[in-house]
Amino acid sequence: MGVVNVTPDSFSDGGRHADTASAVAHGRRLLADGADVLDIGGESTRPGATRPLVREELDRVVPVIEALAADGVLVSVDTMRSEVARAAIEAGAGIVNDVSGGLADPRILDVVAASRASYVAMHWRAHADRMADLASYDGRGGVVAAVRGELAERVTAIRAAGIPEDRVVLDPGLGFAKRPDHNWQLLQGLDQIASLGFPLLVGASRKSFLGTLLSDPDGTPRPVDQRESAGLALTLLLAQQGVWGVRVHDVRASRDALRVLDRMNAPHDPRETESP
Ligand code: PMM
Repeated sequence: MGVVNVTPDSFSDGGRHADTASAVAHGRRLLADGADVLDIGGESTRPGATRPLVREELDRVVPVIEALAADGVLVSVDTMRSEVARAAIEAGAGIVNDVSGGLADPRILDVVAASRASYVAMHWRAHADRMADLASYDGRGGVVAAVRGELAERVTAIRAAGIPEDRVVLDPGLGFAKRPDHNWQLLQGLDQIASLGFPLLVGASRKSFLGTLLSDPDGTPRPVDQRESAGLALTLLLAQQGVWGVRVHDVRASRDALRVLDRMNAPHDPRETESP
């Protein structure tokens, strides 16, 4: 899943594709690089971000979705709002990627249920201005048990809204109300999240826990644009675990790494010729 943030302020690529034409061009580039899905978002979820108006979010994402869906691409809309999800589906989106798992605007579940779109429910506790305060997981089983339990509650709401289970994907929500160690514990315990019985999407690309891991000896975190190799390493490890998807910014490098993995798992091919 390639990321197209149509925002002035996303932490990873804010402002780079803020107008329709450059966002569409970026989406087409990710497609040429081998993306299976393009995830179009108009709201930054970086810690402390202020929310756009509904109108602003619609104006950012709808024209981009229309253009990319018309190319025949599977488009996902990254939104927490039912109004935006509805307009995005009408514009051709096939997936609603809701980082709040239906908590920010529960009507989004009814919108998805009334459509043929798939639904990604991410683990989330609060909007960006409050999430750092909620990054505590002191109960039995720590962060993995808490995220599993809270996602299970979302699944109950998703079922009650009438979304068919074969259209649901879950996401542990790395970086959302999580400190670095929480993210690593979730990655280590992903099989426990998978045991809920749904495909998993994981978004680790460029996130700050990778910057922390790769900090200089003096403690300076690795800048956002220099975390790609660490993200790639995770993409490979997650693919080996059989996750449904990885949400990434550098599609070309991710695709290359996955081709290596596929080739490693492929049978011997005596007809394969060497290129110089
Ligand atoms: N992360 C971001 C935005 N949307 N959606 C899902 N399903 N999972 C994620 O981890 C996720 C997301 C924030 O990252 P960005 O600023 O690079 O888009």
